Amino acid sequence: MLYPQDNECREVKDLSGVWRFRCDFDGEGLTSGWHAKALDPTIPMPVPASYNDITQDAKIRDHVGWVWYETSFFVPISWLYKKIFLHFGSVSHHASVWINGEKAGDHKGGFLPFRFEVTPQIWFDRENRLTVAVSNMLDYSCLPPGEIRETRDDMHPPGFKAQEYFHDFFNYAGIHRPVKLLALAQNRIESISVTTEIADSRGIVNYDVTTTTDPAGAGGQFEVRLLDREGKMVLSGNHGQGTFVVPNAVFWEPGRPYLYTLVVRLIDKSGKASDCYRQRVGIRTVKVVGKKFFLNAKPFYFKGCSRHEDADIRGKGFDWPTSVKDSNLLKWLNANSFRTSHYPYAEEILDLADEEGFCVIDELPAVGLNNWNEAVPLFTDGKIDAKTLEHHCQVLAELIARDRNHPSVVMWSVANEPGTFHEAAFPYFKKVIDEAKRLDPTRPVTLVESTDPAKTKVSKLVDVVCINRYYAWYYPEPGRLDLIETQMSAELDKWWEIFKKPVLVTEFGADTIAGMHSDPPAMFSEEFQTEFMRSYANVFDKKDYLVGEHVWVFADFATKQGVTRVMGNRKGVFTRQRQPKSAAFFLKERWKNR
Ligand code: BDP
Repeated sequence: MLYPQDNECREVKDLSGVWRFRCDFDGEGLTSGWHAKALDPTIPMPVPASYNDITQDAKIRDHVGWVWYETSFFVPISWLYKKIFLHFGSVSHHASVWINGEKAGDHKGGFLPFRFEVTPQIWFDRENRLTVAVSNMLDYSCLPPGEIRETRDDMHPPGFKAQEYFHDFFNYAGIHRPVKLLALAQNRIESISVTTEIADSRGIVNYDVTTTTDPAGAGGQFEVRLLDREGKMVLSGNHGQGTFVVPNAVFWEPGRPYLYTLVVRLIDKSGKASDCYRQRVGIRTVKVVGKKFFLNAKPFYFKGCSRHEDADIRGKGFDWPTSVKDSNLLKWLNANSFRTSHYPYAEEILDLADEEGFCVIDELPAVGLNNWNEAVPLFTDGKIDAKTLEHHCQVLAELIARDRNHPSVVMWSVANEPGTFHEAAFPYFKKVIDEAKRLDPTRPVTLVESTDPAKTKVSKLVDVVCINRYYAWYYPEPGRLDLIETQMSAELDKWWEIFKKPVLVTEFGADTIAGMHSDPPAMFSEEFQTEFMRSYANVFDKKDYLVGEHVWVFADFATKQGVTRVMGNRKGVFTRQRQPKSAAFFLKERWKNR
């Protein structure tokens, strides 16, 4: 799906702002048809944002079920002959949408965009009313999966229900990314796909454009132009599919994120453009061979962080200040990459990565497909089964369709820490990984492991072995910094010996309360986090099959309450307010020369 672009042929109206909100505490909104008339009573609610932290009401923060949003907008009369679409950047996790009381559509999946054509429902002579019902409920057909558990005992009131989920971040919900109204031409560009290759100093740009109607059929034609960064035309063509060979191309890479622009126009028979789209292109290649990950045929070492979309007040809601600040902080750290743990991030964040030159491991929301009791099967009917797999493949297809043109995206991650020790995990992930390779043969595919290398049934399927490790934190002896090097070294070697694939450490980290100090270092102090990182780094530097290190985690983040969490997960090298802990200075120095 093409990102909503405002240009000479396309108009975009951003509906972000303060909407009206009503929490459906009694679960009556859908049956009573709350969409049929103006919501009442309501409270103000910002969009985009998670709704959980906006009020002082714990019942709203912890609500399990539906909440309702409403806003009003006018449509300019100049859009009368346009196709009008309503585009959502993301809504977590289920959305039902009505315009003026009429159904526009439903969507499942909390981290990817969707849009509905609303041309027939739109009014031009009065204000339009947009109603969105949003549910945060997770079950085994969802990603991430969850379970609504009813507790029947004399310690709970009758009918007591709670949302269980198996991932370590707060189940924020709401309209998380911008909502936009798009006015598009009847004959328009539907998708653009670009792949690139390198042949000596030449850059090869393959493009493939799909349209609602073939412009040639109506006596028109395509106009495709490749512009350099200064806007000068490099090459041009008149077909929807083709290849440009760019002599002396400037390749995209961290440190030099050079972007070309592919301008696609549909020219009608009178010579006028009926539609137009500008697609940025970074010419680069990625390949995994032997012990190395190659970017533009040069070994690439990932330095950076696994992250979350998470901040005070807005929760998982997108906002530009946080996004740009985070990008600046990664630069400040001398990082060259990050992982979108544990779900696809806002497209705006990937745009920034393209511009600022970060390599991205783009992850599906497949987290919590685990159960650390190996005796209890999880990949089994009624839990992670065929319906989960179907949704997994659907979300994968949506992700690849959304992100395939970002040069920053260098690898797909199809899951984080699933229970890969289960026999049934093999056929499940074989299907997902095969599908990823079928949909995008140009990028390596990984899955992040936390299983023992001798037990996983799945890592033989991936291109790069990614592992999360917590020696000296969770296991085997918390606090024993002195054992990290021995333990980590022994395990890394096992991964290499068994799979003979490059290894990337996608998580290693220690909870650290900013301002807590201890010398000699003790758990939770800033000194401990720094020495923890230093010990891991000492091992990393000795392993020639290691292709990178991503710390867990970029910044402290909110998660569900529990006795191992002090107001959230505190493994950030930055606080939730984006101030550096001591470890950040250590990493900055280390990554300057790594
Ligand atoms: C890892 C998970 C991550 C958690 C982290 C932790 O991948 O989501 O937040 O543990 O416990 O295993 O901090």
